Amino acid sequence: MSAQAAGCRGWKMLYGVTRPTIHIRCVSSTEAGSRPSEDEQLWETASPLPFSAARLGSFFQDRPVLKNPFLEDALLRGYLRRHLPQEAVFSDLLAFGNRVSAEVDGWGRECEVTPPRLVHFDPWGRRVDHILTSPAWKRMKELSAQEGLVAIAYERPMGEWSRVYQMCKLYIFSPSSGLYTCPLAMTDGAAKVIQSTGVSWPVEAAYNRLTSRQPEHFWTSGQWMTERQGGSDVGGGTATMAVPQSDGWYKLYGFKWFTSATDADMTLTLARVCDRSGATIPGSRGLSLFYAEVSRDHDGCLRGIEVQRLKDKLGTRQMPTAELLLDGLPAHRLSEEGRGVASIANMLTITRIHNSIAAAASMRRVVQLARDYATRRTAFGKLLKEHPLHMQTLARMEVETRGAFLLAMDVCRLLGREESAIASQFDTHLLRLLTPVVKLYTGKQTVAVVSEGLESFGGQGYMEDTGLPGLLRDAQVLSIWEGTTNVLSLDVLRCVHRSSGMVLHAYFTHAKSLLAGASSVSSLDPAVRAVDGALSELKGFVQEAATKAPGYLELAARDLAYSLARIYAGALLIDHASWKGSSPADIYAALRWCEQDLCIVASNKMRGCYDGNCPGLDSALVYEQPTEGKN
Ligand code: UCC
Repeated sequence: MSAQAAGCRGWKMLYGVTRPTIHIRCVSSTEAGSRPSEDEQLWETASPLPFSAARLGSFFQDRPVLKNPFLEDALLRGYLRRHLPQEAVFSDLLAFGNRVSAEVDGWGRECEVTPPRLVHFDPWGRRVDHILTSPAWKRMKELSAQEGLVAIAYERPMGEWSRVYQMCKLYIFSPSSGLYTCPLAMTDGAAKVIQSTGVSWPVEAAYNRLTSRQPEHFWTSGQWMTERQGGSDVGGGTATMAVPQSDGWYKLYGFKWFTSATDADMTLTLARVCDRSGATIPGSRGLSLFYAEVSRDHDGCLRGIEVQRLKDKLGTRQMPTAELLLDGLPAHRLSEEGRGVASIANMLTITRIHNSIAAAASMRRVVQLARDYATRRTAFGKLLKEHPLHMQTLARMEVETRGAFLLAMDVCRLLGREESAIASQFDTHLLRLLTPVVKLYTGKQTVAVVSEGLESFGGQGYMEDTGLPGLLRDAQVLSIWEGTTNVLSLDVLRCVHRSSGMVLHAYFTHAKSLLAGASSVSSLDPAVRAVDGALSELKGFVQEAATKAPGYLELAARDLAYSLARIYAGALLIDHASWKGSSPADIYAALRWCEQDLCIVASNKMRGCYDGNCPGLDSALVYEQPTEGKN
């Protein structure tokens, strides 16, 4: 009797069934490439033979499937049904959603696995600095033009709701875009700056290209702000000099440390105009805004630019980010001298809103994939979706995602009103305050939600070739670029101060008005009470803080910004849930959101977190030295 047959009989005796023995013994008894023995042939014809022919086993987990992200998103569709119930918008988003899931998502993956390369020299030694990008990255550019991903905002087919329409498209596109939303954000920002400074020669042609729907005509723009000294303190960190030329143009000399989507056709950048002696004005007051084209001379060399190297980044690897030496880059001054920061602020507003959309979209994408996966994955005898604890986790992610979506969309709504010249001063104040608040809050939350989302796939969420880790790596940048959480928290203080508190007045008034519709929906009462109470706490905090030294508010800035975001999102969720077309899930989401500490700044004030001794204690904690003599 062969060893296999003996093993099989033992198996039968143990379990009383006629299943064959495991194949590993068959494998070890047969050398690779040799003919199977008669016994083995017998086993192989018996079915099933786990781990036999393929030696991989017969179980394969179904992957999560990306379905049409528009059709799958109940809140997005509900929001549009309420505010923009246009057939043209629905059919466009439906078709675009199909395109994203069927085609574009694959391109995004291709961008990830085929990152850009820098070729410094041509075969004959000439310095060319070519940034080579994948075919998929180029297709993203064509698609962006065809779909009007920038153009919609400037054509304004939906009047004041055009920004919402545009951003809904970007929201569907973003997680599949291979980070092409980054150049689009800057392109949109550049078009906005040109529009605000005047669409005339020599930037009129550029404006037409940035807002074009024709792929062969469409341009993208860069936004080169960050130098070696840093990207937050722009006034202190910008050393690039602009040397006036006799024809009215300038030549720029400097070093830009982070330039994203560096394959752009043009850029906006900051520099200091120098006088005949080479002197410049320090600080923000010395900065002016410039327009420059990225072009090549007849030898194929970049005009006035050397690409030093591409950055080796945690995420956003699909997109080239480079260090650039500006060595006589021809540039046109767009702003008045010394008005660079104020002029580029329009671009920052736009890119920060794009950032918020990208953050909400990443959350939405990971929730969509996780909930699909929960219908395919079995553990402990049932599907993941049948495990209440798993569903609770996904529901919490869903609540965060809904809050982020409504926050981001509300900023788009306000931007649309401003651009359609129907914004009240009240709307303008609200837009100024909410732009940094929403950017910083969604940028932070997306990292937490996407990380939680990866965990819901178990070990597979940690595997690069599933495409899932890239979501987390790409989410991490959203709290960093376009102003870190702390820099934006300080921006909130700055706009409160500069408006003499008017931005807060607009905030309190509008948040309160959002609660009005809920009076007829009694199930929302706990949420309304929570938001109402948090608004009172916040008001009390602000009034008290105004009587303290400036350092007090600075220490509270981050918590203040978080409170503004959480309370406002709570009010938006309540408002949406009070709408007659809302669903029970909308009500549940509002209730759950409002259970958290909405006014964290008041809670931390009670704990003494901003007291005068705290900065010293914080420092002592961070820099505590090991005590000598103790083990
Ligand atoms: O470039 C980067 C990466 C590119 C990739 C982007 C892709 C995004 C894609 C997203 C989707 C996927 S990263 C670079 C990031 N750097 C920043 O974001 C800068 C962060 N730092 C700040 O925001 C600071 O607050 C500064 C630089 C604005 C502070 O500078 P100053 O000089 O101290 O500013 P001031 O004095 O407060 O303001 C100067 C003027 C004032 O106008 P006037 O003089 O008329 O009163 C301000 O009101 O600028 C105006 N201003 C603003 N206006 C300042 N900030 C703003 C604002 N946020 N909104 C409107």
